[in-house]
Amino acid sequence: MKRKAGIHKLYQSPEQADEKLWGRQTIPDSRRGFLKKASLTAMSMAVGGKIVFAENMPSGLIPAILADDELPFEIPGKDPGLVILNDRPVNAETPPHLLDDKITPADKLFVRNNGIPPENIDVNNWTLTIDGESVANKKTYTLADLKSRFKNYTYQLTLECGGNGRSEFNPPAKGNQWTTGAVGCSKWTGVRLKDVLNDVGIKSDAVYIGYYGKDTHLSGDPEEVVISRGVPISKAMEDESLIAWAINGEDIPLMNGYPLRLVFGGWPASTSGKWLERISVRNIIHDGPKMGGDSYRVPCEAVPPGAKVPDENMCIIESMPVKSLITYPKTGAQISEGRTLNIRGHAWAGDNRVNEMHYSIDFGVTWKKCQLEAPANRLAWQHWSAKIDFPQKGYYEVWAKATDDQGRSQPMIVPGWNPKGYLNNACHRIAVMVK
Ligand SMILES: Nc1nc2c(c(=O)[nH]1)N[C@H]1C(S)=C(S)[C@@H](COP(=O)(O)O)O[C@H]1N2
Ligand SMILES: [Mo]
Repeated sequence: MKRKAGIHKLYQSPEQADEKLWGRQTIPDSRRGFLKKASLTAMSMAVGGKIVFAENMPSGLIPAILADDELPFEIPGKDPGLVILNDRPVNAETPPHLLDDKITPADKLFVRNNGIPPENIDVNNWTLTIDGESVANKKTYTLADLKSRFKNYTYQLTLECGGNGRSEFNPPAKGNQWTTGAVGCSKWTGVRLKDVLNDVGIKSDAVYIGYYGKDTHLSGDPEEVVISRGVPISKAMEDESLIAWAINGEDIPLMNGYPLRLVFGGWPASTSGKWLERISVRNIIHDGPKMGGDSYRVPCEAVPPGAKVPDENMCIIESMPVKSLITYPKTGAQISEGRTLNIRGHAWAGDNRVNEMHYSIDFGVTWKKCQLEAPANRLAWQHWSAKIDFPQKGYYEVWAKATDDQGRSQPMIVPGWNPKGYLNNACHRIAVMVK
């Protein structure tokens, strides 16, 4: 697993590293203490051979060979090819070539944590409470209640962090420097949020729902809420808005919200609350942490880069913009002169559908049409492919551009600057060398 700066420091104290990275009990004992003497076998594997004088090694010593850039670092349940952006809280994105599957495998779905995931989860006693001003009587369900009392549904849903692409903004925006990999489209199974809300009974003044999860704040204060966002009641009542307990037919990985989460396809993934334990039905726009200020809000009208935007001119992000990824080949691909290159990827457009997909090999002067498939269901990404012939040897860039059913296309360069660097839907491009 690749990582960026920041993690090495933790290994100065392996016990602390374990604790910081995983929380006290979130990984089985057998996988803890990677650098303790007890896990000599693991260490030998990591250094690439038997450590001859291992019995002399001080406990907690970091083998010198590991003390450089490519430290092994594992997120339980995640593909080692994910790129770590931050270790506390854990944030990791997926390189485009690892998103090539039509249905994103659970181990390849990005991780965006704002706090520390819960520990010692007891699924048999996990409950979900629906409360708030706009319910007459609050109601609590066990996981078993949810599974048995409501019809189960499965949808493939696109989840993309609102800050995906942030790294390209100038002036730069603070926060995780996501490139292209905070997106995925897996198959989620659960119950419809609307079925549960109807079972509780919501009042006519309901305008919004807000979630609460069981993760804890980095401050360590158990009372401090990490993040509590939500969606307008209209989005909550859509068929595809799920309270989910499974991804691709299996338990959700701990880092992605085990054992229960919300999934709102097409909206900033920050609305899809993980480790879900409470939903509040509100008679006002939900006002939980990260609903106001610059969080998940952008200037309602375009502003010059770096501008200070008054609070009343900031609007909450709803449906995400049209976007696409080239998932094959990997950037830097080489091909012999005269050969045809097959390229492919996915495209998505928030609540909308993608209508057309184009590619360019001449920096956007001309565009050719790609084959585009229909989505598996509403709010799922769509697969596209094309065959490219290159006119002569040399360096090329392949650019991909999606257009939605409203006629809106991806820009070639980073669009509207905003304080927190959201909604960068600029064209994805890869390098190709024809030899
Ligand atoms: N409880 C809780 N829910 C959360 C978060 C969080 O930190 N805590 N992060 C949100 C954000 S900002 C994103 S982008 C998605 C990421 O989901 P994933 O980690 O499963 O990819 O979860 C959202 N739900
Ligand atoms: Mo996010």
